[in-house]
Amino acid sequence: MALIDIKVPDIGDFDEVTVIEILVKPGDTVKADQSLLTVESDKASMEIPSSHGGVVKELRVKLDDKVKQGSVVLVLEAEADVSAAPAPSAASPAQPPPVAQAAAVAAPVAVASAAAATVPPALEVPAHEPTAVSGQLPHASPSVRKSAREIGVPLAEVKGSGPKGRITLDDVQSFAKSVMAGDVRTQAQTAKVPAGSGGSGGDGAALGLLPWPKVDFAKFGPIERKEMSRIKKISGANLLRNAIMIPAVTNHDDADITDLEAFRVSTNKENEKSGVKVTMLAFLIKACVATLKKYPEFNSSLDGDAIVYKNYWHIGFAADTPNGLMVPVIRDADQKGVLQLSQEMGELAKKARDGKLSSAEMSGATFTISSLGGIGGKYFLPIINAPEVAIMGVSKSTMEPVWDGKQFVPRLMLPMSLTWDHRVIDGAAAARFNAYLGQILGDFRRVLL
Ligand code: CAO
Repeated sequence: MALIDIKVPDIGDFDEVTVIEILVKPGDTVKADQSLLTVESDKASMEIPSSHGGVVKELRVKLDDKVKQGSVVLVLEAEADVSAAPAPSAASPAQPPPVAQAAAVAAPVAVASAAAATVPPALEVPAHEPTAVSGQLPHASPSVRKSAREIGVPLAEVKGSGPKGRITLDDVQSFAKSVMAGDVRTQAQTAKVPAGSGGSGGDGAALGLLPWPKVDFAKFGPIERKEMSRIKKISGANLLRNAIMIPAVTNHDDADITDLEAFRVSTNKENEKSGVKVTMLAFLIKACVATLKKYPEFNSSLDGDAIVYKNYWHIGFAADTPNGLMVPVIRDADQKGVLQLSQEMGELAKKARDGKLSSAEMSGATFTISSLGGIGGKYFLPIINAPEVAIMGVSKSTMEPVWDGKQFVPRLMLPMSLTWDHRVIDGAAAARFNAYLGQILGDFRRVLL
């Protein structure tokens, strides 16, 4: 293994350039053509590639050092026969590294002096570009540009923290984290995600996703194209955001509602003349409020690094309408009896179906219940209605054989699916929530405790 000096190659008509970024450290294994440093003149920045593969033994430069053609930047323990690849010199400029070729795609603007430089023009980008505000390329080294491109970060929107506002790798990574956390929206997201984009997947490019498939469906058979309703567009965009941005987990459980169902049927018989019909959903709202009071984190919202606990219990319920999904909200559900809850639910569901819900009647929920019990199915994964942190989905109850310790007995079982935000709630709390809710539904007197 030979120790070789890696030198600054011919850098065109620049006498001296400043080291602005060191991309490797002693002990790193580098490949031939891999970028080692970024240097900057007063006109351009460029990357210095390695002429050989090997292990970095010693760095001979530090940030802000001035270097020129022939300066030794590091000592490399070459991995192969060094005679095969000549050390860089003014006479044998380094090959364009892969980084430079990729950078050329996104940063085709090379300074005029590039033509005179022996380092390939593709390496060069303007050194002191104005930021995105003026519509020109932002100031970043080719390796930072490459990383930004790979992650899908729009450099023009990143604020540089380096000297003279240069965008560093840290800036790119912090920007990507902020977008993923929902603290920042890229201009592309702002332009494309709202309303109508839900069905086509929004701007997946910002998340590094493949573009949505474009298919000419008419090629395969007759089609009919219909514009989505306004409600579907709005709810689609919200659902997409909530599905992507919330680390959601769903816990399934069953509640024994045999006795409660018998009580519900007899209550409806008693109240036949009043015109108010009680469904399982009204009992569920009451039972959920009692459970939310016992486990207040399920009745909270995230606000930055803080959790906001709400001392009111407004319960949203998903309503299926001809125009799409709507979520009317029953206010102060803790202060209402099951009959009143049923009556309000009926009125709100009718308004939803008639398209007459006001925005006030759809806002302020602290927890949502989505019931498919009147339709069918067993368990589903409801999507949290942000900024709430949990949602309860219930399916159709069925008579099942349940072991009572001695024998199987027929019991009416309600499938429950609780989706919760793992940033606020832990799995153990979710399992306790479902267990407690099941106990209340199993013996409704517990609501009084
Ligand atoms: N198990 C078995 N039967 C159930 C049940 C359950 N969990 N829940 C309701 N039922 C029964 C009711 O008792 C009623 O039966 P009867 O007419 O014989 O008494 C029947 O199903 C219809 O109930 P309903 O749906 O009219 O009333 P509800 O209070 O259960 O629900 C509402 C009201 C507005 C929530 C409902 O009409 C609705 O829109 N559900 C769909 C919600 C939805 O789309 N969720 C998915 C969201 S994600 O896309």
